[in-house]
Amino acid sequence: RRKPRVAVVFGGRSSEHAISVVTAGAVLRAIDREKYDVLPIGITTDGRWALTADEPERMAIANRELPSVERLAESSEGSVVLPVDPGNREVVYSEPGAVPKALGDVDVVFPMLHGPYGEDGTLQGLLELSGVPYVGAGVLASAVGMDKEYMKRVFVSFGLPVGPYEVIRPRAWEREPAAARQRIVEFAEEHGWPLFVKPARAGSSFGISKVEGPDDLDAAVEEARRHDPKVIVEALLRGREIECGVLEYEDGPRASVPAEIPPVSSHAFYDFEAKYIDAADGIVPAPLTEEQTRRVQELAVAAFEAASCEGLVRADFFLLDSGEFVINEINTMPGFTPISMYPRMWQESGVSYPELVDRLLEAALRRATGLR
Ligand code: G1L
Repeated sequence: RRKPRVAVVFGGRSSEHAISVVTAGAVLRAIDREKYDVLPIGITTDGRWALTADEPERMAIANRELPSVERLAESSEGSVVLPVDPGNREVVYSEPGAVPKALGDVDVVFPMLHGPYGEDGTLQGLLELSGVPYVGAGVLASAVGMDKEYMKRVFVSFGLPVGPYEVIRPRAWEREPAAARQRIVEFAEEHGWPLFVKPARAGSSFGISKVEGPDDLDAAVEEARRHDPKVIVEALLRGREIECGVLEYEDGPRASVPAEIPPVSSHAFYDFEAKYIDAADGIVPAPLTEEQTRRVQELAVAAFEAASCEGLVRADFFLLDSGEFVINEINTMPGFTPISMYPRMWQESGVSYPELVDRLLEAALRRATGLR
């Protein structure tokens, strides 16, 4: 084959299906067709894989309608059966949830699936088993990035500054709820109310509550447990929200100029819509001193290394009133439309969107498959 074949895998059984389609459309547009052959692989909301038409212009929001893999594939022309035979133009889907053998015939995968089975390391494990290189975090970094408890434990073990937190494990809440409640109340007495109660493993901001006092704790824990039986409780950190992008170059990871997310009043916190679709009124570059910029960039690269990330990561921080940075979380699959924060931070650093996509593909192709 002349050119490496890139499979862009998008859509999926997630509430963020449409965001994934829109983002994949932007990536498809940005991939250099002189350099790569492209295979757009859509997953329907009910889990069927289909080779869809290579028509990025149909993957945008048009007359207030969200795009979907179903609608893309419906148009017949260009949507074909899997296992992939690029010559076959017949519209057939795989069985729901089935793994297409077609993945064996691509040189690199650009995974663009949100949430469970997309960014938690399971799809990455499937790709490892298939022996296909892929863009972005491997199995371990993906799983670490998905679990707020282990993310903090990894950061702490690498000497990165993290905020105070407590974990409510499933058995603790089910067998000794009074003791768990007491432990959280004591935590609040030390660190102050409000607390944030969150599902420990979740791709988005669903199930998160701000808790102002002990009376609201149970409802918040129950709400978080609807998304994940493991719950994490965090203290409110007063300060500015600063983000930084990390991108893997030939000689190692480099940090972008940082951005600042202004405090929001309407949405309680920076919700997933703001994160993935909007330019999110982020300020790029963040108004920081040179020393602060250097420090947050150093921490962002250290977070990339601590979690053994690959390709890219977005690291999110609080800049406390004391002047210290605290790492809040990393995102191995950040919002990735051209107006999302991660691409904007790199744009401001002199790396265009197509160059970003190319660097990610190059980084993936440099890596041999197998143990990471
Ligand atoms: F592959 C990358 F580069 F690692 C990558 C993949 C997916 C970066 C960012 C994303 N983001 C998305 O797919 C999404 C924000 C549309 C959903 Cl997680």
